[in-house]
Amino acid sequence: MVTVQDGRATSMRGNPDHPYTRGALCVKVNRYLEHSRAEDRILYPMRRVGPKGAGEFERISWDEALDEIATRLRAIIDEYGGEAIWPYQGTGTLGYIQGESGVAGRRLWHVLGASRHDANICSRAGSYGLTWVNGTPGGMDPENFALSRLILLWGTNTLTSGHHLWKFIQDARKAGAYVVAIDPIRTRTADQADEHLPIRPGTDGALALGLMHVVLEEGAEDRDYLEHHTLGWDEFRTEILKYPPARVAEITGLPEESIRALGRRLAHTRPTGIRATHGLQRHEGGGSALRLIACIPGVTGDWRHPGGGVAFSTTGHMPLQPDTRMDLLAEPVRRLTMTRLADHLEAEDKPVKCLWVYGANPVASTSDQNRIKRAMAREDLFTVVMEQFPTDTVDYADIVLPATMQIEHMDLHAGYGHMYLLWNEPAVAPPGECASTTETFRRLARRLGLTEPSLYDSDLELAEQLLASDHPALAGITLDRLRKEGWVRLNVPAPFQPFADGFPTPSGRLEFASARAAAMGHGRMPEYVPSRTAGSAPPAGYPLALVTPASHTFLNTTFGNNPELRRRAKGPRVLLNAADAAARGLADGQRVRVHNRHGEFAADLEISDRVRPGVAATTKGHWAKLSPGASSVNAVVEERDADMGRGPVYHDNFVQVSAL
Ligand SMILES: Nc1nc2c(c(=O)[nH]1)N[C@H]1C(S)=C(S)[C@@H](COP(=O)(O)OP(=O)(O)OC[C@H]3O[C@@H](n4cnc5c(=O)[nH]c(N)nc54)[C@H](O)[C@@H]3O)O[C@H]1N2
Ligand SMILES: Nc1nc2c(c(=O)[nH]1)N[C@H]1C(S)=C(S)[C@@H](COP(=O)(O)OP(=O)(O)OC[C@H]3O[C@@H](n4cnc5c(=O)[nH]c(N)nc54)[C@H](O)[C@@H]3O)O[C@H]1N2
Ligand SMILES: [Mo]
Repeated sequence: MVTVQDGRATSMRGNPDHPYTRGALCVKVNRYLEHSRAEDRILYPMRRVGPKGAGEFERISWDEALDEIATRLRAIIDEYGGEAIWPYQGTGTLGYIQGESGVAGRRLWHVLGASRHDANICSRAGSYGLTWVNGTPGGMDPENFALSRLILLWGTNTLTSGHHLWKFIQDARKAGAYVVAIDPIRTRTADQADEHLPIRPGTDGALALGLMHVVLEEGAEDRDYLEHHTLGWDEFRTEILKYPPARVAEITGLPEESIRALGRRLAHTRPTGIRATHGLQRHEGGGSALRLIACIPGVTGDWRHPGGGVAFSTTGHMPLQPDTRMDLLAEPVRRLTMTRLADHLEAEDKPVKCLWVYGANPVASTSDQNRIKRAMAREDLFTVVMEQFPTDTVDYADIVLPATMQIEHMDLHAGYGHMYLLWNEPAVAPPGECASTTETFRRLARRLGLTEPSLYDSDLELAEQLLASDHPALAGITLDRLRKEGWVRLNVPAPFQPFADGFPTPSGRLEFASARAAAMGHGRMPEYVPSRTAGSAPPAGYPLALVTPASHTFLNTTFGNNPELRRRAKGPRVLLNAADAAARGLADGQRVRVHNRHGEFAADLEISDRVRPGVAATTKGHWAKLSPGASSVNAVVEERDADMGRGPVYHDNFVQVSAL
């Protein structure tokens, strides 16, 4: 909620009536107004005047920018075809109208025949893993955690990356729930849990099997549920029996007794709610790990009970169908993979000639930073970046277009951690010459002389189209109501039990055995697939497993330039266990190099018992150009695929840490 005086936003706060957030904002969004007025905000279109990467620009008018873009795009399409254009859209603020989830730009790209963009940078491997079992990545309504009596926070740092959930966990605790954090780092969430299991990164699939093994030893499997609601149990049971706790202790580095104790709790506590989010799927075996975790409630029968099951994301329950308008595409085009930016830019066959970046900061956010920088410096690549701030990626742009922020544009949001639709009404006019994503694409369509009428739909028309569905979860939810009330819960029962009437799988059951997974080239049965750092010998000289999760002070790389948040982040840091630091002769507070054969970044060493021996931990979010050595964490993250959906492997890389 934004208060406006004389056309200027004077304060912003959360809405205390909202059932999920209850008005609480995070450290970052608390500074959103200040950020929207920051001195380095991009307010005008700009053209590059220096070498690529230098960030030297001159101000130009929108007319000049659009003319230059239209001329370059037409020439590229004439010579190489539309597929030479890559619309590289990032997560930005995720809205359905202006952002990644939605419509902005897609129609225009289809009309131009541009390559399609596979936005798999965040949650794809895990989404696939869950889908083979449940038929959807959607799971528990996170509000139901208030009803859980055992809560596993598995590869998720709730108090940093999604703190609104915490209130529901606290409610459960008041009623006696026991909370376990499973994370190689003793995070602030682990500090608050009743128990922390410092698992070796990338071994979660084995832990899931070991816990189910104990459930079987205890004779606590829900036989009625297994018989009537699952598929492939006999075969899956054989797989579980291969993972007794002693073997799992060896793989995961956890004490056998801890695995047994948690297995017994799981066997005898109904409902058990598992919050497993993105951390553990940013690994080579990440899809398989989520798939195995999704099997647990099939064995315990937890989906019967509100407060039982697995919660990864609620996106799968959101009935808004981003209108992809495939009919506007004259002929099929290739799909380019977001996690393979360097590879695709280096390819000589069917080269990318125009990279159009919006809502994304790939130079800082995407794997293999040094190769991306080299590839983006290519003189024959025409790069347009729509941005709010002069990011690492903007430095490589030929043309920069100034973008609005949330308080200045209209959007429709659906959560991935709750069950509400939200309306974002602009509170103030855009500053300078900033334009929203949709408005920018309308202007470009006009400049290109395109006649397809739907390219010119207004934001309100787009919102109407997104809501025009006879999906029962949208019953009674109109645009008028959303605009009036601000947020509306999906039309689903409370408490919501997604699989009460069966699973959206081919068999209608929870599928341990999945023919669809097999058809996609995965195992028909789930199995433990170790991450690279857990499953293979380290390359000579790079023995440490690096995990790089969310920072408390930045949102991906957004806010990475905010002075106060940077001060609080205290610069890039890397955590090492005392034994690993001593073996390298390193002292606490010392500036070190974190490096491998792909690159390096500088960080201040924190010697800490928060990480187990063999593991180094840092966070994402720092901008490369604002960091020592103008390099950041993704310089050491390899462009390599997770086991499913070509997801990224941000937490699965070998490095060395050395004195600088
Ligand atoms: N403050 C803040 N909040 C954010 C974001 C942010 O950048 N900053 N980003 C947002 C976005 S886009 C996303 S996708 C989410 C991501 O938020 P999360 O889903 O929480 O994912 P991560 O932060 O990547 O990792 C979570 C935890 O998983 C642990 N982990 C890493 N590898 C393993 C493993 O192999 N096994 C286990 N058990 N744990 C492991 C990490 O140590 C970390 O503590 O957060 C969102 N919220
Ligand atoms: N090492 C490491 N790297 C990671 C991760 C990790 O765990 N470890 N996590 C990954 C994850 S989960 C994600 S989701 C990605 C995120 O990666 P990206 O999708 O690249 O997200 P950001 O880095 O936040 O960059 C978003 C940019 O969009 C701009 N922006 C915001 N709103 C708008 C808008 O409305 N219009 C326009 N034009 N621009 C806007 C912001 O200013 C910001 O610069 O990063 C990934 N990178
Ligand atoms: Mo993400």
